[in-house]
Amino acid sequence: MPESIIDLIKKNNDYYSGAKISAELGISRAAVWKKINSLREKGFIIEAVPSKGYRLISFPDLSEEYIRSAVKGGVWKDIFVYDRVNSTNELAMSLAAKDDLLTSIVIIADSQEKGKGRLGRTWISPPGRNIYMSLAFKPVLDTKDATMLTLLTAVACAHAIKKISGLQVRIKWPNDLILSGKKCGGILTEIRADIDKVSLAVIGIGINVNLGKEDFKEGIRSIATSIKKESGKCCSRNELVIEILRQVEHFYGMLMELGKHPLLNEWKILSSTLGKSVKVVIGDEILIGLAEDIDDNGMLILKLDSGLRRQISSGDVFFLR
Ligand code: BTX
Repeated sequence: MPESIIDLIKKNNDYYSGAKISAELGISRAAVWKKINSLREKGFIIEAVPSKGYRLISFPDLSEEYIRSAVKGGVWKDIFVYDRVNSTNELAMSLAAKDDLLTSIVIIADSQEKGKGRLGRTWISPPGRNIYMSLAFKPVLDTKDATMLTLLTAVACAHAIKKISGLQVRIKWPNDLILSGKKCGGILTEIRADIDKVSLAVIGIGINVNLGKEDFKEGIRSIATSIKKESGKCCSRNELVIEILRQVEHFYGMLMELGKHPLLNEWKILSSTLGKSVKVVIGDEILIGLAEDIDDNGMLILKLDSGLRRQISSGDVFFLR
């Protein structure tokens, strides 16, 4: 059952008559006209030809209506796209807490004033080019397994980027999405939890999509990249968001049904970290060794030069050679 005008006209390259839209959606012709105008105000270009009907010519690169229409029927119920927010994670956390969240909320923004990285760092979030998105939901998860949310999201993003752009992302433990050795995205998972169970998760995803060479700020120019920079082509933010939402749903389902191991295996296949000599910085502590494996809770197992092994729950990894 179509739920919106977008569902109808986006499928059809030809004209869709006002009468047909009105009959299929069960609304008056006047209501159809009003909805068409409201879509036009949001940047949709819709041609109207008397006696033929409406035809979708183009639509915004990041559109709430378009994304909603593509993922309806799945787990993502409330999807909101904003022009500018402080941080999608903060907004998602406050909305989810306030509304006593029943299903899920997806907050997407075109830009962020105070995009957050881990440990109080900043995520540079210019407008018009990238994806800044937070998924808030109540996972069925033990608190000790919360890291799985970051790992599953990294796997989901890697699959989505591959499908939409053809590029093969690697994952640097714990949360970096890497193309050609540089960071094209990051994941920030924040949870509310008691000693046993996670009660709320907000997974923040930042991806550099259509940043050109000249768009990278001085501070991150040498360490950051984008899908466009690597593929030479612009990529639809709508399609990438839609694919990420589908992939997160798929891998979360996999975690729930089959447990952690299939997901950990997927992560290991995509890892750029395992088997490498690395320096790990954990606050003031610096450890050097071989990134041997990740354990069942997603912790990095580092084999130190002394032969001892350390399990690491969070830190920054740098490759040594
Ligand atoms: P992180 O702490 O691993 O990475 C932050 C570091 O990455 C920064 O200190 C800087 O060196 C570098 N960096 C900053 N901006 C960019 C960028 N655009 N591209 C590449 N490198 C960059 C990673 O934290 C987690 C980032 C999550 C961002 C999302 S966006 C949606 C959601 N809302 C929010 O406030 N944060 C998350």
